[in-house]
Amino acid sequence: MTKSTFKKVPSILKLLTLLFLIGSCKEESKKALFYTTQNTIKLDEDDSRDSIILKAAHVVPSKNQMNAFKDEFIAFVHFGPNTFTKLEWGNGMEDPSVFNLKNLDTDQWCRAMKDAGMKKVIITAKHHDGFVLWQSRYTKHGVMSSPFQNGEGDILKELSKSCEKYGIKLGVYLSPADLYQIENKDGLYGNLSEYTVRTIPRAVEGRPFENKTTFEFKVDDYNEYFLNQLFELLTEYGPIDEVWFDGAHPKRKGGQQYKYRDWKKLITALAPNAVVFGKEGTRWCGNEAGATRETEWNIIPYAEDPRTMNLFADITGEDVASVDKLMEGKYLHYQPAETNTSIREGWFYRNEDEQKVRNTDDVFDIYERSVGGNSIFLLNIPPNREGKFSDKDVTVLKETGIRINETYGIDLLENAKGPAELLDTDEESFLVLDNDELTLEFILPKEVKINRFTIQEDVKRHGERISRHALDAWVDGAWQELVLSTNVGYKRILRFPEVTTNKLRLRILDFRAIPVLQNVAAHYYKTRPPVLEIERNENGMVSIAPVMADFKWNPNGENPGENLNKGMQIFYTTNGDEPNGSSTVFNKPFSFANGTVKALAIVNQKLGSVAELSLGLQKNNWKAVKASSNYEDHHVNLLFDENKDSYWLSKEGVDEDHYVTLDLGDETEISAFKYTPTSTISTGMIEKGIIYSSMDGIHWQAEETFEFGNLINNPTGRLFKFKKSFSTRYVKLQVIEIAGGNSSAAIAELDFFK
Ligand code: FUL
Repeated sequence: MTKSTFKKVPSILKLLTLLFLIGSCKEESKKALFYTTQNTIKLDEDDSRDSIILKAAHVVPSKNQMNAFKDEFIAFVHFGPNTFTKLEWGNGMEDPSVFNLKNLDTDQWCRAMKDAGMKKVIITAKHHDGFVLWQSRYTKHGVMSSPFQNGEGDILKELSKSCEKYGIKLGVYLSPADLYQIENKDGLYGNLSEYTVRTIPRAVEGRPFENKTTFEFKVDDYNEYFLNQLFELLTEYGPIDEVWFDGAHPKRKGGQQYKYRDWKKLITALAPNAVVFGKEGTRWCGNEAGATRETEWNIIPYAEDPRTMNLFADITGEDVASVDKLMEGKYLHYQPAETNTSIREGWFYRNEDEQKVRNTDDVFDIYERSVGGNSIFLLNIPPNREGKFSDKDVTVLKETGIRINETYGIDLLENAKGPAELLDTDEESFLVLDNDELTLEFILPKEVKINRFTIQEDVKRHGERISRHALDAWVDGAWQELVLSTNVGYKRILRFPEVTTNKLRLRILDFRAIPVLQNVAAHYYKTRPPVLEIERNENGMVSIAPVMADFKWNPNGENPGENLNKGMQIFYTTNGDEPNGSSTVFNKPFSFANGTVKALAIVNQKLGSVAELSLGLQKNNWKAVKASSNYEDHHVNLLFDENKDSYWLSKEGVDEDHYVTLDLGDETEISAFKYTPTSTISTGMIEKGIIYSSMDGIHWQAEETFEFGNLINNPTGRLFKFKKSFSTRYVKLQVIEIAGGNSSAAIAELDFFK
């Protein structure tokens, strides 16, 4: 290993410019050679794969990008007319009086952000509807025309004061798409005005600017409007640390172009510390669901020079920056990903009961995957119509902050022996590894329990280089591999089953150039065994997994319960016994019918609660013979597809005699049945009915009348045991009464038991 002899020297690599002719080097030696670091590096026609890799390893963040990275967890605030109209996208023609805000508590927002450990907030100063939340000189479509503080209120001013008070940085979202400017008759958007030289800011009588800087740009009306507004935002609300340009456009008009390079000149002059999202500063991660890539490199290939580009397309897809992708580019540019999602279903606040809020597991999981996956976590918390963050959201932010602190506030390597540059808290120290010594050991004074390990490369000076690494722990006199992972970059959080050890070993397995590390730390996350859910699929296979949060908006496909509790084991029984650590381990779906599955999770000897599910006969051979009627999307087959979210629904009005007839495939002995109502809608609950049996599907025998109560308030599965069991091949469920006097019947699932 090579120790960094110039601890505080900005970069030893910067001092060494191109030392060799790339094309003539051998693979191994090439990796150790140096190239000068830059934010954007041009690729040459004759660059080989190796020389591109080498260049990529020398692309580094700008000062503003680095600061944006260090903020790690930041807040988004979507607020405006949509908060009152309960829409996600306004149409621009809203009467400003809909913004009927009576109270505003931006201090409360900032306290909640602070509790969560967030360092910056970005507010929708203007969303797509064009309504402005500040006292702009250049439009009347905003707070100045609303009842809020009799038209004198300024949301941005309030927020900027609170930010100063609580030490939170401020960013502004200014939507380029502007429906008000598109739709109103004097609107400036796409009005085909001439491009002429205009002075920014345009003087407005009686409203002088304290900042006397002026700019001249050759622009049209809308770009002038946009620049004037940027000038207000960047000069009158304290330091602005991020400017967020959304790529989304509900509508366009008149071929309106955006003179981004002019916007950028203004931003650089007036807010030199602001990173620009959606352009060359930071980039959208590619989804709004909180999904993250397993491998997120921030060295992005561009076909054009991003330093002079005006138009930036969204970068989506799973692989955006592998070496193969880099080879397709003409420029390599450093551009951190921002993982943006909302704590609520939707970007704007709608209501308390129907709009779900992510739980702490979910938010903490996204935090670990995004911040610990070489990106920035931007979480939206939409204020409600009282001008506050709702209690539910505040609680989740607080609990997330507690978990972050509890886990990452303590470094278990604090007194360990190992390279001092990596164990200290000095952000200027780093360690250059050696080509033939790529293993680092950390010896702790005593044994500790750990399940998280963080690694940071010295991206600021040396870029992103590691492409594969592994972590081992010394357990029972031998090294045990805990986890194998890919790249690192700004930060990689490794999550693995809890281990007790006093020795850790980090192995760098592959890299784009000699790795230069900045920091490593070990942590312990207090596991909380998750609540389990048992399900059987349409092929009769039973699976058991942590319950997924009831958050239907933009699902990211991750199971936080599983992610957070690496090493968790699930045990189950099928004979009615209570499960414990000696029961069968669940490791793959199993076939099961006609009985009860009970399961529990155990993490680090901690037992979770028991989940249970009674499962009837297999439904693989069932067929729907007839239903009295059904809506198009609610076919009768859906009542035996083992999916509680889909359901049969008979037609209102058409159908007075609601029934379904099923063929069970074989003659079967039946002693009970279970009716699962739909919880997707609150109608269609079958309160009373009769079960008929038949051997031929023609001649029917009434078996018994059933009755279930309180279904509307409690739409859970109900078991009905017949007084006497019977043999049948066909069954008919005839509805007698539907709860709440509704005239459509619904069945999410029907089960029969032997
Ligand atoms: C999207 C917008 O259309 C949404 O309304 C929201 O602002 C989100 C952050 O970006 O593109």
